[in-house]
Amino acid sequence: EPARAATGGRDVIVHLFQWPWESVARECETFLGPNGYGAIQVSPPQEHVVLAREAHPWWQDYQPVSYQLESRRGGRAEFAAMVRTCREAGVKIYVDAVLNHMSGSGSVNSGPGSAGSPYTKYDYPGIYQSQDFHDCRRDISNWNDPWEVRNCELVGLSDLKTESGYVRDRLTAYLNDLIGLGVAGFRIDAAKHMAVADIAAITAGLNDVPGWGGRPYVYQEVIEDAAIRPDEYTGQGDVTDFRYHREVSNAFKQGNLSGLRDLSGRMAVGSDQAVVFVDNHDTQRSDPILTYKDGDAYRQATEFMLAHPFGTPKVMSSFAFSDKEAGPPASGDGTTSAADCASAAWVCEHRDPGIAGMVGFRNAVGDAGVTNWWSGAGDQIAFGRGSAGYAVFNQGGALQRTFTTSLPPGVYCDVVNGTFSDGACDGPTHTVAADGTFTAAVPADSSLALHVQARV
Ligand code: LM2
Ligand code: CA
Repeated sequence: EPARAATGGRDVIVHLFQWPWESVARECETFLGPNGYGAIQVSPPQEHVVLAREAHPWWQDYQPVSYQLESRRGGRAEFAAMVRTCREAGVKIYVDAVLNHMSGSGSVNSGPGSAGSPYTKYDYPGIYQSQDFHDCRRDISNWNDPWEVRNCELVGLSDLKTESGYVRDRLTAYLNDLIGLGVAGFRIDAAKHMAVADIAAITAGLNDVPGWGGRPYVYQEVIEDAAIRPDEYTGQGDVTDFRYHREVSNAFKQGNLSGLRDLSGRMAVGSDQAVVFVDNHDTQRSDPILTYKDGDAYRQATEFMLAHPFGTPKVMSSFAFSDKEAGPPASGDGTTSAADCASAAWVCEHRDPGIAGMVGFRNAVGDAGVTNWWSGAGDQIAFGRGSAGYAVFNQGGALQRTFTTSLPPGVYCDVVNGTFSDGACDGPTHTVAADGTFTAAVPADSSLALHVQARV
């Protein structure tokens, strides 16, 4: 039985894309823990190729050289310290696990990697040799053929023979090494490019997470297409739901919100198997619908994801880019600079007050379903989460209305436009009457949210 993400309490994942380990640790203590984030997806920690001639693009990190924990983000000691610090702050670490392949046939075909290891494509001394890779040895050309998708090469990346016992054991050992340091879950990169049985075998050998006791949480990157369906993979973990990304992002991009009440049945998998997101590091570069560059529409889509009960939400946190290949801010040797939310180079979507406030909302409403749905014009919606919360999304003109909720009477902090801390609200408050109603003015292109754990 695969571990599922916790529901009804601290299940929000933030993807701190390309953040170095010391910065992640600091963020756990100072922001993520106090604001109720449940877990961080960190970028791949294993040794990777170093592409100095391409100015260290972000994607070099998706070409493993060995499973030593020495990357541009820091070494093993910093990684282990980060996991400890974050666990103490109540925040789990989920590792982006690159299991399908090793390095590719791009500009650099030989080492050293980021830990100094020598390598050439199909030969990683002490780890893998030629016999550990699939024989296809060419790019996937027919994406309608599941065999090719799993046995040939994804953009020239040397494709591991994941059906081999030796390769499976090596991959399980890498993941168990991380679990031993306290890692609580994994994003399985390029899962579609591995047979379901291979991932099942690799993850079956995982240890329980020490101290926490449970199974590690596994979610798999499966980009749905004609040949391969995400629901094939749910036997061993959750999957990323790209339909959600498209539906919700397009709804907020187009100001067409009235269809968002019930998303089940339209997504690739059920709510309790889906990891959902507005954007990820790939879509924001290759196929952007909404990203941080889109301002209010993006912010509201992310707030909606946190307000609505479908799936396990993953918040993107980016570094600013115009060049799609560019890596994060780094020193000359490619070592990533400290992430600094005060600088324009690091966007820090997760610190946006409305987004962070909605993490608290999500934790407060738990498993309650959608109630008291209201839809005005197609660009204005509001709904409750049982008697625990109520949220309004306005992409139209200024909205003045008496809303009907199931909230107990009281004075509530608007957690999108104010921060609730130590019983005080530094933004607007709204008074819910004995009959559950409240009257509010919601400005154009803004949201409002109330929940029972933010009452003044
Ligand atoms: C993923 N999910 O399943 C990641 O989310 C995605 O970001 C990864 O691609 C991909 N799988 C493989 O792990 C990225 C990037 C590619 C890049 C690869 C490997 O989007 O562009 O490919 O990482 O670094 C690059 C070059 C490509 C070249 C390849 C091999 O862009 O032109 O192909 O390296 O050298 C010859
Ligand atoms: Ca493969």
